[in-house]
Amino acid sequence: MAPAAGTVVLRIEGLEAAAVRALAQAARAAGGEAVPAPPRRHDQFLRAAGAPDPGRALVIRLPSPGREAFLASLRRRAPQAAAEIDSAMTAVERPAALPFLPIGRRTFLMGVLNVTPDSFSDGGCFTDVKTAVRHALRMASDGADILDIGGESTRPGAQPVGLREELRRVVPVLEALQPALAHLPRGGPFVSIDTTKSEVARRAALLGATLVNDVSGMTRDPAMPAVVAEHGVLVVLQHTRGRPRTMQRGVRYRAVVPEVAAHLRATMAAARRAGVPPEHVLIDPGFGFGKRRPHNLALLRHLRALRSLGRPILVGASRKSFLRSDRDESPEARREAGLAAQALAVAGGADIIRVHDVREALRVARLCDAVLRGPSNR
Ligand code: HH2
Repeated sequence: MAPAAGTVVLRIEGLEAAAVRALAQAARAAGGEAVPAPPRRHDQFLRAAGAPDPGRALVIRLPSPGREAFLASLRRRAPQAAAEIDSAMTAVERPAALPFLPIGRRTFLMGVLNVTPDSFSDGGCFTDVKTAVRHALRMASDGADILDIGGESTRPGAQPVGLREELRRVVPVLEALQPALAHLPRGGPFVSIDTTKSEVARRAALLGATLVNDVSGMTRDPAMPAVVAEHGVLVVLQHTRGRPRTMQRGVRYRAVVPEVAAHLRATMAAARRAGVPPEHVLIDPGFGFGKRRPHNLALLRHLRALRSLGRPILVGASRKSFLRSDRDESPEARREAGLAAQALAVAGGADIIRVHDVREALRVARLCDAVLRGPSNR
């Protein structure tokens, strides 16, 4: 049944028995109720993927005016939990601020430019500098807000690339892009570097990159946070497990959505400790990174839960294999399903979508924004 207007509904998972009692008492004190969370449809996917019981979960329903009384009562019993729930509830409601992009006003597009021989969908297409720049300018005129330049494939099974080779691939493209983009209105799209190597990030920042897209969430190169902090660039912290070569082996989650959220929370805290300003951070659940199809579907279905982390959400689902149903394996099917996934992601709270097909994604984003974000987008 849909919640009554003016009702706040919270689902909280992975609780200890004492926390269940404290939350239930606080909910009752505020005129609401707390009941054990009913099983969800996607739980069957999680079980099929080998996930054990996700632990105690509660659904709390509060009358809107009871929110403050709930938090005040919880503060007395469990102050830390009260602070976390308060900031999560606030974060879900408000778009997180990000320098340079007015997050929340519309959906932003990140166009993919892989200068690699082996990327899963466009490997070898843009390895020559001229072709790469031409494609970048095409994506800019198609409506990309950000161009994401990558010199190492992260597809499952990809072989790692050494520093020297990655620099050889991306530096000439970054050098050529600077003057090419300068001619565009307002300097054209921002440039992002898709790398896990701090030296590549440093060189890219010196060549005008505004954003470092680190699929390891800055866990692979210990020098990465310092480079990001020193150059004042934005950083995408993506969830992954293991390295591309092995990340799809033996994948298991207890409950993928809370585990990904907890991991992102920990990488955000590590970034903050290393001196990266929290307002420079974006988060990404990492579709296809150490996840099977059911995990990707569960993350897409529950993307909104990640809004409680309070940072803009980037989603990269474009052309990925989890989009494929068993019945249709054609590349067109993946593209079409990818557009649907983008619409679902925007509806689930994504702020930026990472795409190969910018023109098509712009149409999807415009329609979603017109429906979801109100009159200024119509
Ligand atoms: N996916 C890929 C690469 N980088 N970065 C973020 N933040 N999110 C993603 O989902 C993501 C990413 C993989 O896609 P692609 O770049 O097309 O392939 P490859 O890694 O084979 O170059």
